[in-house]
Amino acid sequence: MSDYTPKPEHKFTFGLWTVGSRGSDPFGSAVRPHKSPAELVYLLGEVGAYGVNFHDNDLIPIDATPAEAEAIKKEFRKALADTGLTVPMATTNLFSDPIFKDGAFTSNDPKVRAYALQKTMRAMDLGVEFGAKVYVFWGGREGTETDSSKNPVEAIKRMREAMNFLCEYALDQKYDLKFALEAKPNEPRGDIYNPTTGHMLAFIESLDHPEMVGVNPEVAHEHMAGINFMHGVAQAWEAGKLFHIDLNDQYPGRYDQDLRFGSRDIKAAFYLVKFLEDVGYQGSRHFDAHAYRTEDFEGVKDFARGCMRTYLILKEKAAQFNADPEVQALLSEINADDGSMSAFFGKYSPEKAAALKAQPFDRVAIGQRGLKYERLDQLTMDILLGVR
Ligand code: GLT
Ligand code: MN
Ligand code: MN
Repeated sequence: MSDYTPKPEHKFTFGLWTVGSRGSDPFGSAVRPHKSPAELVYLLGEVGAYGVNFHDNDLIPIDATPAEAEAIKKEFRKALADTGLTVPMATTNLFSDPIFKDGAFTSNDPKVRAYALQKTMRAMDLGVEFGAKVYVFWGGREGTETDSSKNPVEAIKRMREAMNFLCEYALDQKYDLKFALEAKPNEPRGDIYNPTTGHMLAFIESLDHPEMVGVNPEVAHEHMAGINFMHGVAQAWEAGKLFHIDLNDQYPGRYDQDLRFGSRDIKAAFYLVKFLEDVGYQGSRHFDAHAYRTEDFEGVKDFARGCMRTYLILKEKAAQFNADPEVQALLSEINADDGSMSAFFGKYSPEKAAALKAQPFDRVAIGQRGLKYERLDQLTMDILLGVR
């Protein structure tokens, strides 16, 4: 039995809004009392997290006076020093206040768009003050219920203009900050623009400073859309754009559940952890999830510990998979290459094209070969179920 104790090098982080979630939902009010940001930092310290992330208003309420803000920051700073927790990421709440009911950067109202920029610049200042190096943008209300209301092309243009403005602001302030855009297909809006990580990756390339901007994919959001999360993460990684990640779990076709990491689809979580560990992803493993509404704060700690423990168990399973001789033998067989086709790959040339057009293939024989993926998948299951 291995040691599944979280350590700083695992880079496990939680948002203030995750362990601080009071469990309210559209059908019921809060079931847990309010805890201050400093109290939540101590809770995270107790369970062994490495870092804490926040929205501007998780830390400083939107109507706080400057004196109140200073007092909160002082207490929060002390809690960070006492626990050794860091603040790797910060973000802006551009969705709770009624002013954002029709979006922030994509709102039809120029006053809302301008206020959203102002609020974000101030929130960036706050994040940087606490050492954040990644700045997340989740456009939860950047969408519509009725497409009679907004022009989607105009909305994308407005989003681009806002991102360009804020990149320049970060450069102007000499902030060491990268932006990570987080997609979600729907909820709280009927539909949200740039609904998947893939859409975000395409959008980023249209910005003035694409090198500053990457993605923050979230398990639940891609599963809501019914797509393979790990594939999206891999595409982001291959593009050099995996700046952050939101880990949780989700049943497809349901409301945004934000379940404890790995609690719904162990196999998908396994492939994800294996991917992150195999490629050497160095960023935060941020658990953007919350405890069941049935829990008190002891249950919240169980939830937080569970997220990290499952990650570490799956990390161990990934190492076992990589070291398993039978698995590796199958993988070598599947990926065998006798070099006979090498001359046809790589950069195009007219000679190559002509040679390839003349090459005979035994299509039927190649098509008849069994690939042994059933065997490989069952070995994976045996590893995951602990019988191997
Ligand atoms: C909100 C949302 C998350 C985002 C957070 C950052 S807030 O909880 O559901 O997916 O990552 O804005
Ligand atoms: Mn998220
Ligand atoms: Mn979510």
